[in-house]
Amino acid sequence: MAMTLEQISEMLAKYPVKVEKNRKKHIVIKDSAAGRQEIEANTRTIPGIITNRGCAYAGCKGVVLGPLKDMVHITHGPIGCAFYTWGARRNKARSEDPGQNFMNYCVSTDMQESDIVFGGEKKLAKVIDEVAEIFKPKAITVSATCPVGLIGDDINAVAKVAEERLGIPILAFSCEGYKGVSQSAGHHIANNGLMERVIGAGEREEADGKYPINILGEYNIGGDSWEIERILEEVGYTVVSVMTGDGSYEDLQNAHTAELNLVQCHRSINYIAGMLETKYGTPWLKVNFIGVAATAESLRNMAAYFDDPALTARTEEVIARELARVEPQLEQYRKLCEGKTAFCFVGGSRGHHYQGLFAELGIDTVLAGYEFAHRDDYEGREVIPEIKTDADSKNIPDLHVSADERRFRLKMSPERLAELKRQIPLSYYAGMNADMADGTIMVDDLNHYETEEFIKLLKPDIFASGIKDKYVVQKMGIPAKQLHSYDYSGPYAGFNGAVNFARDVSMGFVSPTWNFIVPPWKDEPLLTGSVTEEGVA
Ligand code: CFM
Repeated sequence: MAMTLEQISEMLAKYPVKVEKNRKKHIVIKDSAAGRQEIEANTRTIPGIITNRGCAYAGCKGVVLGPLKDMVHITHGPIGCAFYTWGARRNKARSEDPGQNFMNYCVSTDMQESDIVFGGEKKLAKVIDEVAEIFKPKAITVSATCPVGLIGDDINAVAKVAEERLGIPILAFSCEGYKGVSQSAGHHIANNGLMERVIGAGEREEADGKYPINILGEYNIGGDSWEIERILEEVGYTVVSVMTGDGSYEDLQNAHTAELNLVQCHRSINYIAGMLETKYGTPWLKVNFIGVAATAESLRNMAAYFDDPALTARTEEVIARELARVEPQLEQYRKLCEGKTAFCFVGGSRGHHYQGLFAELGIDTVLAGYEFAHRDDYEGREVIPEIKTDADSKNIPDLHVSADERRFRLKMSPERLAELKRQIPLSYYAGMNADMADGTIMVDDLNHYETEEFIKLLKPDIFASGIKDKYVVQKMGIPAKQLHSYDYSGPYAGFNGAVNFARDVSMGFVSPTWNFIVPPWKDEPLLTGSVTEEGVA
């Protein structure tokens, strides 16, 4: 059932006028006849609205740095911030040297009131020393939380002195939670730090194996990157580094030796992808390993880039073999999924990526959106020049990178590169909008109230959600497939992941649980109220 503009206006009319005006710009009904449809994104959530977003610290420490297994990541701040980024994201890691895999630890300065009053720098220096002594890691990161910025602790100075004292790199990140409007700001801060201090610090000039690549924006949630690496290695690629799922400081240092950078999650890491191209001349390819068709297409695009008949033949062989294996399994689940509808609302890239996998199972996405993506993730990278920088985005300095005199090398002639760009998404991302069907809805920073209203109107069969919104959705009688940490499941990427996903989604549909839940809209409300400009009436 499609939704009309009038219905959306009615829903927004419950807001105070200012809020209504604001939220209207974050909601678009796809209409391909309308040309490019602008959506407002990456702006502040209105105070008081229940959003699903996280903070800059979460994006820096929790998302980008946290999965690097051979570094110890210190949270300088109150213990709650550290706990919040400890393990819940399920970015898995294994190591040949278990002594250098610190993934299960949660290290924090555990700031107390007295540290807030008298300063926490001494405590931080002490924790860095303790970490170096106990774990003997190759490198350490320090991430700042809100109070650190508010009281003015100079974590950069503390890290610098400690680095000289201990002789290992200690990277400080000023990623105070309030540094941006969401975790997106933290991604950028982490990207800058890794580019400045880690990538290219290695001695190697060439990678060991054939077709060396980096996988950017893949965080090994539920084992996703292990499945992707399995496929790529079977085709014959050499994975130099993964940023940052099951990633390591060790590998990242030599990431400059790759011939191609793959970008899975555009939102969180396009900064590094761009900087690597400027510094080393390595183009990046937008890939998507979610869904069977998207995985096959990504493999074919990679083969087109390397343009080697043997690699192309091997690519087709692997695709054919994998399809023959997984298709019959998917077919049995398709029978349970066909004709259903989904909401696909995730952080900054999955809201787009999972639509293809839903479609392969016969499920139509009727509403999709991102918590914190930018306009380019909706509308395509061509809108980047027209995105206005506001006070919030100015908070994060752009790192100015130039070509590395020794290591910059064009990977092919400019003519061939231009031709390839016409065929495959090289250094380009088309965004979510291009893949949405007419009449479907895109919502940026979907909030609690709108979630309920959209569910009542569109009655989806499944909601691809986050951990914060899934319980409300389930209480409304709708199965929720949590697509951040996948709850307890995964991998969902690649060929094997598609089968796992189909199984889990099918289980959601056939579970008798939903029949025992009466959706609230079937009963009369017990209370009524309205919100006016002055507050609750
Ligand atoms: Fe990229 Fe991610 Fe995502 Fe993201 Fe995230 Fe995540 Fe996500 Mo949760 S890096 S933008 S900040 S794909 S943690 S692994 S699932 S919101 S859609």
